[in-house]
Amino acid sequence: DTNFDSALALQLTTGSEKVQAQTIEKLATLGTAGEELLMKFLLQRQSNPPTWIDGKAYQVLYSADSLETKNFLQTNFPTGIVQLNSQQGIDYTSLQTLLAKQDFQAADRLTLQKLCELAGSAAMQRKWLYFTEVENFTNTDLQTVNQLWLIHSEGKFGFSVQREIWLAVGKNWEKLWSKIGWKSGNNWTRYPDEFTWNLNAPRGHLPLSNQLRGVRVIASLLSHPAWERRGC
Ligand code: UYC
Repeated sequence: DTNFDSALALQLTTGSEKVQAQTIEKLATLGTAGEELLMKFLLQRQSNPPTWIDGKAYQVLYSADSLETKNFLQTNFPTGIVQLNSQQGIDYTSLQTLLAKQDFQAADRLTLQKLCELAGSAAMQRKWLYFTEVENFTNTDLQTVNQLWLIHSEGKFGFSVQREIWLAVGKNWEKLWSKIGWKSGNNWTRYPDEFTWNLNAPRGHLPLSNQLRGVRVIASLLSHPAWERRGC
């Protein structure tokens, strides 16, 4: 009914992020009426920098199977909510798709693959990174990967989140591992089954960086200049 719709529309546009998120979840259960509101909402916000609220609204429309939402997304957001900028000629479309689907495990694997692509053909064959390669990543590319994770995880996942926690614990790795659920007591969390591949995970849990060869790669990732200007 119209009153109910306009009450939801008001919550969606003027509520706190928490209220907006709850409203999006409610709209997701309402079929076409909910989708109509979410489409209007995304168009209204399109000129502003995206937040995870946009990501969440997008995800609902992305998983709806009506022709109308498909056409809408194809027309207005053909490559998603996050601009897939690259200065290194990398295509992030498939990462965008996996994160829009909330397939965090596949997205995590693909993230490592994309970082290896950024590092070059030697890393692509090796399938892991040297920290010196990470230092040469462009800000633009790291920011794109990070924004994709942030915006499709309610702001919970991404290198910038890990960095924020790392700085808050005085760059103490052991404290970081326990806060982000990579270690519990003396035990490393085992890949892949012991990790949490959904939003119930602790903040900063994903994306993973294998610590088998030491902390230098993650140290380079978390101290990269990409986070100095606009790492939220
Ligand atoms: N693994 O334990 N990990 C792998 C993590 C460690 C190990 C991949 C993260 C500790 C081996 C990812 C943690 C350790 C392989 C991660 C973790 C260990 C492997 C797949 C908590 C033993 C097989 C991508 C810090 C005590 C591959 C990749 C190999 C894989 C992630 C063992 C994403 C965050 C120290 C034997 N682990 N990894 O990198 O290289 O292969 O032999 O960190």
